[in-house]
Amino acid sequence: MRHFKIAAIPGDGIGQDVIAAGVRVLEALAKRDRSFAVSFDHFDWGSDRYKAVGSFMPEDGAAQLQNYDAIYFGAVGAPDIPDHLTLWGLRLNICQPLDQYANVRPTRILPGITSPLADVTSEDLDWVIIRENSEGEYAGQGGRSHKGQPHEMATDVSVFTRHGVERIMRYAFEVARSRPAKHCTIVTKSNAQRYGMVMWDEIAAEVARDFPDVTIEKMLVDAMTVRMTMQPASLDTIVATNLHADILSDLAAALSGSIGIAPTANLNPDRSTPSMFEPIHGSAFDITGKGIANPIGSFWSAVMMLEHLGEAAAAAHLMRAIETVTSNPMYHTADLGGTATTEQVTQAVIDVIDGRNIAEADKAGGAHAQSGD
Ligand code: GGG
Repeated sequence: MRHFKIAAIPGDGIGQDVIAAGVRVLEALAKRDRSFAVSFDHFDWGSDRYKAVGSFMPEDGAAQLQNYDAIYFGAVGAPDIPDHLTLWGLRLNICQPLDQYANVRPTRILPGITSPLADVTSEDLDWVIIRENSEGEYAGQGGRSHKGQPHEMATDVSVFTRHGVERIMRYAFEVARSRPAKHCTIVTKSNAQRYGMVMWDEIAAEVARDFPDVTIEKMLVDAMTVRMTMQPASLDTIVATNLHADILSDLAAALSGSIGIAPTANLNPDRSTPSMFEPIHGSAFDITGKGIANPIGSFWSAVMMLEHLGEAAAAAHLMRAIETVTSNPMYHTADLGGTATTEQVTQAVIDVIDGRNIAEADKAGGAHAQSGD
């Protein structure tokens, strides 16, 4: 039996709640399936550490993570720390040194969940967004000078390299090839950005020649927002730059029902470093400490982690349990219009994993009744 060592980094806000929930679910799954074993080391990296010692994670943090099979991450962001410090201090400080260059964001309307788009069903909206995760607008190039003076200036320079663009296109087309539609939309803005984005388009066309079985199309990012809302069924695999995909994937999550259910994988496809799995949502300090965060995004991220680790059967088992629970509106948290707590959703997923009938438990006024928590 394979034993996976996972680094758990809950980070800030509701990251604490949803990672604790995900750890319980993964432990329950390992106990039930007996096909793999899992153990967790917990890291207190995040904004509280920054306030205490001046850094979000230790200087050798990325090197420490090399000792793990995968990283299970919550969220980063605090109301009293500027967002650029939290993002660069923790999330990007892990993704970039570990070269997790492919950020994979599947979007589907799960059973029991309704899209805000009229008449759009789960058949119409089934996408995978591939976010370039190592360079582009997040390359970290730029600067600020003459602070406070009339001629103060600031730059953020997008960096596109042939190496970076080629590998993300290849990765995206492989994903597209593995899906029934074999269709990939390349998001661009090469009308306005006439260097980096033009090279992005050119390299996409070059790499596409190696994928004659995949239908490729190009779409400007502004037009893409319209396409996603008006013709969702016409899309399948989508590849976009770091910033464009960040924005489009929030839209995608909202169109599929809630950002609370959306998962993501920060992959190092070469497997030379551990990959990192996290819900798309941030720390959500408006609901921190209330026990009402939706843990489904972190559970679905755990599915992606198991798939990456080669545990396809366990991943499928967890996904079925998630879908059984989302099918029942009694287990919808506030973001989905319900009243369930994080604890109730978590316990329901564990019950389904263990083969218990949650509908029966509810009728009996058992573990899941609102009053029980
Ligand atoms: N779990 C995702 C998370 O914590 N995201 C924080 C954030 O600010 N993300 C922005 C970005 O990655 O561009």
